[in-house]
Amino acid sequence: TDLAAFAHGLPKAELHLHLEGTLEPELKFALAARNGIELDETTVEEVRATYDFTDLTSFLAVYYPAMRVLQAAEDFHDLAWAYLQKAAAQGVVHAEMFFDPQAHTGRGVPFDTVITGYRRAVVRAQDELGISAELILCFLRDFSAEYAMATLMEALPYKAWIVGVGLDSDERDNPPTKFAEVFARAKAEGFFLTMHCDIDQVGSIDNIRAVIEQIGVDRIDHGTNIVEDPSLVALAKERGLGFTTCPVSNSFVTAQMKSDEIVSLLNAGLKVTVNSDDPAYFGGYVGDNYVALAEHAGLGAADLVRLAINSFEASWLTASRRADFI
Ligand code: ES4
Ligand code: ZN
Repeated sequence: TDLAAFAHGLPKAELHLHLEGTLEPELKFALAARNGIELDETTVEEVRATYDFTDLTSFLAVYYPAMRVLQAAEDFHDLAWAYLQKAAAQGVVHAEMFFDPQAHTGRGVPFDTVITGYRRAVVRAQDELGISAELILCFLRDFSAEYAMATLMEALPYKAWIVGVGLDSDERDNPPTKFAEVFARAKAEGFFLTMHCDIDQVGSIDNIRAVIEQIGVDRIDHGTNIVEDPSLVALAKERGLGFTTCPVSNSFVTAQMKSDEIVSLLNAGLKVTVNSDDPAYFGGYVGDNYVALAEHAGLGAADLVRLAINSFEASWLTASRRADFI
């Protein structure tokens, strides 16, 4: 449709994207072959058949084991480069991409290997596609705060390649305050801060309140349960906090797109953005997410333009670079 073409062509920033969530089955096979790793599945269809997610837990149970095909810096480069080319084809002119170093260091791949490979793709995207990209280091919240702090320390020599830090993986029993000290240190080091506040988690609204009032984040990933507390909505608006929503991902991990919540926050004037989360697993890159939300919620071109403007306003581009886009 015309609106779909418009959504894909609209220049936009993507702010909620897990690089490890961009591993398409075809690349998984190629990397497995290159690294001499045997996979249980032999066809793309067999791999896709394992993508039978009903919630976050069933997703993460497929997501982490797949990463073992990533071994050398070249593998991390190839993963990020494949994503950046697809993103550029869907109108992305700037990407701030999460990576999960602990998912690799925890199985013996050095931090330097991971970030060197990803960084090469970032530089290449600027050179060959003319788009900018940044890396956001995510801590895995189901591991200890001590391991997160050690990972932050390991990252400090690479500070120039990392724009901010985030928090992902299983939120249950792993509230934001568990990582208060790690995020305070990251802030003191000059990193921007964001945290996942997943949809309909137990104690969601309390976690959202904590990331705003105690952690002092610059953005919230997902976070749409904030609609439950109008005073927090007002505070988020006053602070200009960005919200990185992921409609297609929501449909998988909660069985609902949460479009009413997304649109209500957008119309309340919050810096709501639309993003793809784990596109290889959920089957939609960022333009596809704009289209899915537009179709589900009956949005028009003006709403999509608002979402795209928000994506630059909620980005961590410098003010002068941001002004190139809006
Ligand atoms: C994630 Cl959908 C989702 N939720 C939490 N952590 C994640 N890491 C990658 N995708
Ligand atoms: Zn996410």
